[in-house]
Amino acid sequence: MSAATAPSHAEAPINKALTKEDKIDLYREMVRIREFENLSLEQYSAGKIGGFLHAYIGQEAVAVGTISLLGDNDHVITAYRNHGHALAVGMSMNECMAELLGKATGCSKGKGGSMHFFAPDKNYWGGHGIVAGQTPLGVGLAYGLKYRELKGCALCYLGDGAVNQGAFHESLNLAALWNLPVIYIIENNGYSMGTSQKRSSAYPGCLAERAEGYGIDWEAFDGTNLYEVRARTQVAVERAHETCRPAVLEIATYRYEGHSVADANKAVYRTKDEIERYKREHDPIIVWREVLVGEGVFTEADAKAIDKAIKKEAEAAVIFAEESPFPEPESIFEDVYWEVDNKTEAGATGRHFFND
Ligand SMILES: Cc1ncc(C[n+]2csc(CCOP(=O)(O)OP(=O)(O)O)c2C)c(N)n1
Ligand SMILES: [Mg+2]
Repeated sequence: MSAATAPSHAEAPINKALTKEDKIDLYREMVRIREFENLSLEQYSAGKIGGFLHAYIGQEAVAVGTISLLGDNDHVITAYRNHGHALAVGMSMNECMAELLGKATGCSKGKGGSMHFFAPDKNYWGGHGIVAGQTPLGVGLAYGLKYRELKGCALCYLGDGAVNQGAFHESLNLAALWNLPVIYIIENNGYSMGTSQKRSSAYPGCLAERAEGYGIDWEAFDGTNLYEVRARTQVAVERAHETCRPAVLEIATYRYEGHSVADANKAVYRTKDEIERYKREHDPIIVWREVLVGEGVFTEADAKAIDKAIKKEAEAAVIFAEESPFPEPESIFEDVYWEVDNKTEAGATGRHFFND
């Protein structure tokens, strides 16, 4: 049975509530990520991008499905494989592509690069290069929500390799101890750099099960079909909103590209057959397109027209980025400390915490 026809979560209230236009928008969002990433890789090969670049291709249903559930008081934070989440929260291709090319019009003014997309106005807190470094920050976002008595949650994404970092376990401890509305989403793509999950992690049945040691609710499920991702994530989001309870969700997914653009061993640690099988049986975009065609939401021809329009949007973003200026050299001193930029007394004296 293919993921498109498997007993579906289409009947879940959160999915029943989707209009035809909503469903097409979800398709559009996934294709936007795929196309943006394809062009990013091209720009990298052309030597226009410095540093690293970690493509999200293959994992689109996770970011799009989970973020589609969020409201005004919900927040998002993730690791370095962050382009998909950025587009899913509503950032433009222009500001993202410009950031990749190090331009002043980029979302981080060209000073963050691929791993550091940020949009505080969209409750999007990056983009972090230190493996699991975002997990204590996820606790902080959730703490802030509870402290201000806001009904919201923080979705904090991490990889299957990041679960072994101490910071993640310290975060789980505090999330459970203080009952904070943080939802950890382990995007399990099977590998951390060139190391498979089986070679790097000790676990009984799955990685999320470790949450049990902290008394935290957990779930493990497949990340191919948007209906499933939305229905099963919604349970945790609603619970966090109502009771602040944290959760750990492990979502099975797959990355088609190497760990990053600099993955010299990408053909060595996994077989071509494995990659081809995922593309054939688990591609989230193909599966969603089949679902929508099956439901009569749109036709194959409609889907192709959407694909074409998105290709144009991505190409225009490359032109925008190329034509944008690089940041002025002096701007390297800006955006380091908020206090300095805003000329506060603490910024002038350099004494932020200790006055004596
Ligand atoms: C603390 C720390 N250790 C090591 C690295 C190098 N590193 C970067 S990504 C990565 C693998 C992480 O894999 P995973 O958590 O599964 O995420 P994925 O890349 O699959 O999305 C490693 C070891 C790092 N950035 N930070
Ligand atoms: Mg991984």
